[in-house]
Amino acid sequence: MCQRCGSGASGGEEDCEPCESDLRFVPRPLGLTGTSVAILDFATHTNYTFHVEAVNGVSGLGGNTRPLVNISVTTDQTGPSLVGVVRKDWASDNSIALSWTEVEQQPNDILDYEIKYYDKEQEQSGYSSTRTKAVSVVVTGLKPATVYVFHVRARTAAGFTAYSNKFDFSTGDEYSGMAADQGQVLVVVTAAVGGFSLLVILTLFFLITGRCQSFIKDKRKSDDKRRDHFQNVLPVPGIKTYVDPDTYEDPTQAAHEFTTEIDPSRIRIERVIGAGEFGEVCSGRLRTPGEKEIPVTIKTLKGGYVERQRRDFLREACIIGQFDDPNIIRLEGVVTKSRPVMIVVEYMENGSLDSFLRHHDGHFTVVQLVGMLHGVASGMTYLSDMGYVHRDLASRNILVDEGLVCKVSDFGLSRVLEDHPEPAYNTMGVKIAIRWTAPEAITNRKFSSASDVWSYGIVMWEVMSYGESPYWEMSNQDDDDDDDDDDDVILSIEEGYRLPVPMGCPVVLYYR
Ligand code: ACK
Repeated sequence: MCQRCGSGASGGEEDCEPCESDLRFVPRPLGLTGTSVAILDFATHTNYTFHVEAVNGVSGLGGNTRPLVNISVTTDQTGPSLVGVVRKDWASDNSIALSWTEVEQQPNDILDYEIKYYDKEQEQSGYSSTRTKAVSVVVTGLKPATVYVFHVRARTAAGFTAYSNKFDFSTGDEYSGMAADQGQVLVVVTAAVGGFSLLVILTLFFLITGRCQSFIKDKRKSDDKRRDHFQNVLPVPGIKTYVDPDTYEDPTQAAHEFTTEIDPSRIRIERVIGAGEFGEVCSGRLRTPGEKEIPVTIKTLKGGYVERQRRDFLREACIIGQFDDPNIIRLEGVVTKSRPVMIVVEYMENGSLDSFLRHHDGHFTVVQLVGMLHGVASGMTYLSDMGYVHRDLASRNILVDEGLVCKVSDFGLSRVLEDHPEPAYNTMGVKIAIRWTAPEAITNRKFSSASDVWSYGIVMWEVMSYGESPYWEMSNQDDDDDDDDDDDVILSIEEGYRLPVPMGCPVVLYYR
């Protein structure tokens, strides 16, 4: 149980209110069987008191005093809510568009906003949240004719500020007709603009294939299709947010929460297909609970590891295990209770995108190449909607299946980079991929979905040039033998140099 108490001097009981619904408890606030819980989303400058109680079958039948242990914490950091009045701009039967004003003059250091919302009638069944960089948002996946409670808070470099007041807004009913329809179109457009240039790519796809006319004629049909696609990208209701597995003190608990333990007798390793950072990468078969055999890739943790390596290895599984998207590599499960420790993911027949393209130089149509890029954009949109920043997007980290579907993979790097004081240099033997990384991320470690978009631009260039190395043999500032600044990637980018249009790339895909 949680109580949030006023910071006033009186600090009496009367100042306190329950706060379970304002915080995120991982795995949950009640019914825990373990002896730890991670609590997130604190407001700043607030006193919280947590009451912890062990219960069994006869709890409540004995004396009057409940054996509670109390823990009080006061949060620090940035000031009160920066969000003033939240307005409803429009609503359809399953979406509501909101916008808000800041209380003070717009501070430059707001990174983004988090919008928390729940069905007013069913507060106890939990809440959803979504994020935006703008002072407006379209919340989708809502139930018709239902009142939702919304509150918004800002995130600055120092953390989250307090939430705004709560605002109640209702969705329309199923008969809202035109308004609802326009709402849906707006939802799609807003998502596409705010997302990962997905719609731009789709539009280019239609332009390239000369289908613009029929696209306009079939507007209604295609709106429906895009609506379907949109709903695939955003789980209903709202968007689940990513939880950093490092917020768990006990990595085993995180693995328990986000992954499924596989009995090793269900795994058959067939051959080694490569070397990973922690051990061999193998292909093989997994017998599913339905006794079907599916092809899988098995990443192993080599023997003689220290606890830190085991944690870093399993961290990737805890990240992938939170995702569920057709363009993100799917986790089948992990083996942690026996040796070797393994991570089992779906098998991607064509391996990584960079080597696949190099082996098939010139073999694909522009439409096929754009189709691959569309898949990557769609996967990255999903990740940014979840609040996850990849930090190492490059075609070597995209896998391709037999149907040319591209899936984002390699989720191991983000924390490693964050911990390191000198971003341009290597950590654990890995160099930051200077050529794929946005300038602000190289110089100020400002990794964000925007810096992932920069990397996406480099991936577009790689794909359209069939796996050519970006900036060819130009040097990195950190190369020891480098004393020719004219030929340096970072300096050249700072001076405005950009990769030139790849051979055969339609000009609609290349904008300077
Ligand atoms: O370029 P590749 O063929 O694709 O060689 C590397 C190698 O393992 C070491 O990482 C391949 N690989 C990694 N994950 C998968 C997967 N899920 N399916 C198929 N191949 C994979 C990667």
